Amino acid sequence: MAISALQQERAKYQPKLPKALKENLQVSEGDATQSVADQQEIKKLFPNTYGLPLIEFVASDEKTTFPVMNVGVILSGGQAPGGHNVISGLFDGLKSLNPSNKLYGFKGGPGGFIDNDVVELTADIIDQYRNTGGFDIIGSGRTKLEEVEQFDEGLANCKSLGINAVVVIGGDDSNTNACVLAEYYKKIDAGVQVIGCPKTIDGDLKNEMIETSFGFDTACKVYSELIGNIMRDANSAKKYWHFIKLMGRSASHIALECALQTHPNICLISEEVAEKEQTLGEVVDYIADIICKRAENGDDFGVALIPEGVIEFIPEMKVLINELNDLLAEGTATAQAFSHVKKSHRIDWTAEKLSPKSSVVFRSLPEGIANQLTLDRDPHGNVQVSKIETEKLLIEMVEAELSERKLEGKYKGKFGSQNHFFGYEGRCAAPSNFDADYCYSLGYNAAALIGYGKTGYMSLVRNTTAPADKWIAGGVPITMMMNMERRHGHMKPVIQKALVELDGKPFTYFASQREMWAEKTDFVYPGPIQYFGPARVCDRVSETLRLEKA
Ligand code: FBP
Repeated sequence: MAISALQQERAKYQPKLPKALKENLQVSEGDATQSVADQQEIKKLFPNTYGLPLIEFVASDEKTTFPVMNVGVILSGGQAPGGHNVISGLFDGLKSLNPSNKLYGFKGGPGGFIDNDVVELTADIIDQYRNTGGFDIIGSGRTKLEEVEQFDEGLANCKSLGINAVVVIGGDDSNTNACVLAEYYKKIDAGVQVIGCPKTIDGDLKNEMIETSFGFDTACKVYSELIGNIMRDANSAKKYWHFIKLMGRSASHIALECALQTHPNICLISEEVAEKEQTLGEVVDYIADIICKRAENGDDFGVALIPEGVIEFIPEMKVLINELNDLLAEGTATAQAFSHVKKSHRIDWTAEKLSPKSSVVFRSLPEGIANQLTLDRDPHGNVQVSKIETEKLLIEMVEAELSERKLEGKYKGKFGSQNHFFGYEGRCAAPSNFDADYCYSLGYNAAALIGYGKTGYMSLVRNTTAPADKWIAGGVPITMMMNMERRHGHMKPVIQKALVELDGKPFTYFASQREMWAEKTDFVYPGPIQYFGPARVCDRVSETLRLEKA
């Protein structure tokens, strides 16, 4: 297999580990923990894994001997840079405990665990994937692991391979399910431990203990490089406004981090839009005002960042989307009737069935977007918000607003636009030094948690703004991050999702700068991720993390 020159050099990189993990270990246990909210309900649902203590690994003078273990690993959900390093760290960590330990990879995500689609990950395989991006070593998938039958099938597969522990590398939902799995296996005394690892480029799996999810650092650096390149083009040609939608699902962490790295003229933050209860019209006005202001200075160009989930945070759009979900839910009479309506009449037909308020909002949307809202649905029948081309929607609506202002003599500029969507460009990038080290440590540490018989824990590596040597390794009980939330009409225990905090340091710093960034051209060009060179370039942590820990 041909590999690039960079990949050849990068394969030689030895990721850094926290000091404690490089030595003989012992476990230091903290006090019993409790969930972030709804303690009584969560305790009742997780009688075997609730209240476990926080764990920190510390150096020890004595060498512990560990029995032979077989471990299975699952990659769950969207790709995030560094997944391969979690697996190589896990592999090396297991071998350091006992050279006879084996690692198995369940292929294609949680589906492979249920269907026993599995491969033994040998040193030869692992070595090909060290410090590389992607999840292709075993593949990933979005099958939800939440039914007892699935747990039993998985257990039978583990038993057939002699697997004593499973590591689930995933986001908040996958780790919630990992915790339910851990609880179930403990309850039936299955003899299989379950450990989670915090993954997602979206950055929304973080809390008091988990400082960041892996992949966020690299993905944001890739997007920021691309945004910087576009800014330089915009500043050279001076004829386009670039509207860039960024992945991140509901939360705006990615958009905020990229804004902090590049200083765009506009960056919407969904959480703020929701808090201010802004209408779509107000969002459009906000953008148009900045375009007009810059035009007065002769600057008919700029860059606007749009978080992919923003549409759902605009209250009137949220109501509209919910009404459409109900109206067009699979199997309903209205959905059936809709499928027989001629394409050209679908917007009118739908608008008539909506509440008067939603009908007005629906009719105010550009035709393409209105149609998209009635068509692109996920397997549960919900609108696929991430597929809505918000950047194009905003361009169209801003253009219409500027035309009106022009007629009224309030705008004299020229509006040329380009639209972009960055998401897949960053999800499988080769991990930055930060993610390479952080992921390797998370995997290595997961092996230690398994070695010490832990279950229902998430691998924990903290103090990540310090040099890796000073990172703190241990485990956090997954139940500690949980609360009860309504999902599909039922109250369920889930890991609390971290949205952008409007009183947090990253947002408040952004808010203090954005007016200046809007009016002036203060673009910053971060350039590509560097793997070799000065530490201040290569080992830079995300701005979000830096500001949060400042
Ligand atoms: P995870 O939450 O599973 O890590 O996925 C992150 C993400 O990249 C989101 O930002 C995005 O909305 C989604 O995955 C897209 O996933 P898919 O390519 O499966 O549609």
